[in-house]
Amino acid sequence: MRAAELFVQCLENEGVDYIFGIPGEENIDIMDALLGSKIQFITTRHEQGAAFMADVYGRLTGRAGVCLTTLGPGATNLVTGFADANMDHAPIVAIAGQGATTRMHKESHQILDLVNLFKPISKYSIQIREPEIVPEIVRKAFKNAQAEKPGGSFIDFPENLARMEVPAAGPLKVQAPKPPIAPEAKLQQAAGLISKATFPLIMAGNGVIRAGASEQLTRLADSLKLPVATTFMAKGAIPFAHEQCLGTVGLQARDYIACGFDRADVVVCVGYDMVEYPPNLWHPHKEKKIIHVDMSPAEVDEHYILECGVIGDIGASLDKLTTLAQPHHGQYAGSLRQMIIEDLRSHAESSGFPLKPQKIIWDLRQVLQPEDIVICDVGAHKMWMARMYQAERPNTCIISNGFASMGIGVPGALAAKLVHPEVTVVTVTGDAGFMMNSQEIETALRIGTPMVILIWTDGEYGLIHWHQLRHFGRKSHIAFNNPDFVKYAESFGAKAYRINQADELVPTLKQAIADNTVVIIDCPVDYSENMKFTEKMGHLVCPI
Ligand SMILES: Cc1ncc(C[n+]2csc(CCOP(=O)(O)OP(=O)(O)O)c2C)c(N)n1
Ligand SMILES: [Mg+2]
Repeated sequence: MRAAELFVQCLENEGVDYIFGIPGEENIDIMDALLGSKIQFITTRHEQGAAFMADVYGRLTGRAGVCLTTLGPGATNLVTGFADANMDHAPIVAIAGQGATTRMHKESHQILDLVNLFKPISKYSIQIREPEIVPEIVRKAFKNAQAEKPGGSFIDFPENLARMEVPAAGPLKVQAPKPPIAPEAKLQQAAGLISKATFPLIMAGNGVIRAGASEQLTRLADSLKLPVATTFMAKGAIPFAHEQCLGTVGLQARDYIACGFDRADVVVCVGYDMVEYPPNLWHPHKEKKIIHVDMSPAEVDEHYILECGVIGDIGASLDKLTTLAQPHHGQYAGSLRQMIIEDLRSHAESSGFPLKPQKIIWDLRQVLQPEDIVICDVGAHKMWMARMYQAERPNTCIISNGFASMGIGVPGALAAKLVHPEVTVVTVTGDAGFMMNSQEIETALRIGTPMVILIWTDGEYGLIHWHQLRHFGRKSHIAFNNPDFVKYAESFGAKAYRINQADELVPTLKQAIADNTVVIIDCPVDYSENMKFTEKMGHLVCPI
């Protein structure tokens, strides 16, 4: 057997069902070995698209998404999507072909030190140097990528090694560590702090969703009457409809939910990744008692000094706290929740054109079912979606908020549809982020993954415009021209619609879903709302 064949066997053994990527000269042995495999290879149109597909696949399944490229430029094209997965704690395994070990020591066509290139953006980066270590390397790459906190593994596979014969050997047994249970004394201490708090608040992060602990979180909030705010990446960790849900936190600007943080004396951070919402933003005066409930010890930050760390299986810790802590009366957050709900509704009937961000989100929510999935790209639209889109279930509103790279929307939607073919998948994207990976429309049409691509069109890098206005009161180099999105979509064989007035959006979304193919909706957006929001929040009077 050739090492490439053993490698593919090892991937099968890890349960890999898809590999996203582009064939190249130096990975032809793997490509050939895949012909006899049950793994489906999804040929993409850019390696960045492949990496984002693996990223969202990993995020939705908890199993590493896999992408494959050639050496040099193929591998460097992977970097952004791979780094996005790594920083968002989505498990991903990237494999690059490499030049032969006989030419690696000298200047040679397309050769680059890929292991070192991927080191700072991965948990594990390695070159295969002997064919018989393939099983150990593959096992270690998946184990590292999938273990909490998940992230990236990179494997560099020199072409001459891929071609070598290996003695009969098989893949290694797949094992995953079982998280330990948090110590009783820590649980008791945390429960005491929660019981004695005057204004306790839970901040749930993506770790809750990764641990599959959404039900336990909701039960805890329900039984103890504790209000819960979720980070962008934890949307749906508690249903928005739940009376203790205070929506989403993470804007740099103030928002209603900031009132909850201002008042809180005890903040229980569950599965919280600091990268999403740095502690200095919600804890500037360092006066609060912080309880850290997670699978791993807290990151060091001067604004995140713990009163109590509860390290262990998150679901089990939450269940324990539910039984150990005293319930609260649960009223103080009611007025805040009311204010947040009124804000969501405030533009439901808006007839303005271009459409207000709030109106687009309201209409989208009316059309989608609770289990349908929205993937956000990155920009002003993401900020609006994060604060206003109501998610009722975990992993139904996917936002990248660690590395936060533009361009995830279209490839991410393709991966989401592969994982959940039974639900509608919509990508909400800016006109700039859309163009960064719009080539993957062809991939989606070819492999048959329907999606609705809702483009918020403003002809600008809208989020940057917003920042510039906040800081300097004027804009600098943020405008561009768009192609005709309808003709562009049609040239791929996709369907497309343009919104010309506010009341067209709901029927168009319904039609686009019914079309059951790749559909683009070009929806002009009124971003004058951005600064109106900033000004309104500058004068925010807290209801609690
Ligand atoms: C790959 C990448 N490049 C640049 C940025 C910085 N950035 C963040 S949002 C943004 C503008 C996004 O514009 P668009 O996609 O049109 O969305 P809008 O803000 O207009 O809603 C930029 C340039 C980024 N996050 N990722
Ligand atoms: Mg834009």
